[in-house]
Amino acid sequence: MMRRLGILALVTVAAAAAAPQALAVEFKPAWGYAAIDDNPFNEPSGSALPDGQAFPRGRIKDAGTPDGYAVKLTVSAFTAAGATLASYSVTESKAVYTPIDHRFALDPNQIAYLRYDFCRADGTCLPAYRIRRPAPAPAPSPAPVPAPPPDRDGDGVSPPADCDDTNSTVHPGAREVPGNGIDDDCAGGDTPGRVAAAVSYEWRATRTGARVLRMRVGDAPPGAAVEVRCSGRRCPFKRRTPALKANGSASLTKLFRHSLRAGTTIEVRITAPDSVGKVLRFEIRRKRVPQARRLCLPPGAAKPAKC
Ligand SMILES: [Ca+2]
Ligand SMILES: [Ca+2]
Ligand SMILES: [Ca+2]
Repeated sequence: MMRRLGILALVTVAAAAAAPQALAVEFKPAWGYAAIDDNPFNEPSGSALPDGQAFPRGRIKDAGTPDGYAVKLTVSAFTAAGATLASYSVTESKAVYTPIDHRFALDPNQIAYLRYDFCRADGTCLPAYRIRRPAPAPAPSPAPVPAPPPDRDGDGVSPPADCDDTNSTVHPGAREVPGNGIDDDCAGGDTPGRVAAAVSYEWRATRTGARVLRMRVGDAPPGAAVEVRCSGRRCPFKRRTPALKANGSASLTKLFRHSLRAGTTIEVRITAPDSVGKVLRFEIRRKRVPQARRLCLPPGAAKPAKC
């Protein structure tokens, strides 16, 4: 007999362990048990339900006494003014958990709160329990608009558009002065300046072409270089790089000891770092004094182009 009782106790413990987990709100009168989710205005996932909907969840069972109290949970939905919108009940009388899984969908009404009435068959009830719909979360306040940065030099443009806010002559739209080392118009850098050098020359036309009487570079900037190129038949040279004197001058006359034939092209290139080179091109023709054609050689370019 003792052994049988022991087995019975073990079975009871196992059944208790298998019982569903307790919910947030529990009612434990002597005659029954009810547990309800305290968040009936949310989906189980947590997202809020619309104003006209509610989803009360939970379970009930009676106490399983020999007399057998039947129990009943009634859930009612109310407006804010206290008017009943809808109601439903779950009953249980076999001491077995019975779920509450009824949704209220009462749009366009607004469910302000739910009332839970847990009673037994003879009409004995616990005090009614209410759950109100949570107030909607306040809308997030808009992010503060950051104040515009000050325009310290007063040229009407603030950084970062103004690439130099300490110099009112520098701003987008300002005139870009090439070669002054300043990004005057904030376009991303200083425009290379043109090499300012003078080339003086004197030609004489001959029967077969032309002859240089005098050719000279003057006022070349520090760091400049001179290159003279010849192309065509009977060129006396292909390239020459006469040295500039400290004052930026160089005589080119000695490069041309003889007359140049028609069809020959002479180019005088004066270049300097980060500057647009100055190029003079002479096309030799019969019996004509060659005319200089002015071209430009941007930094890094191999061939002169129109300025
Ligand atoms: Ca400014
Ligand atoms: Ca500025
Ligand atoms: Ca500039």
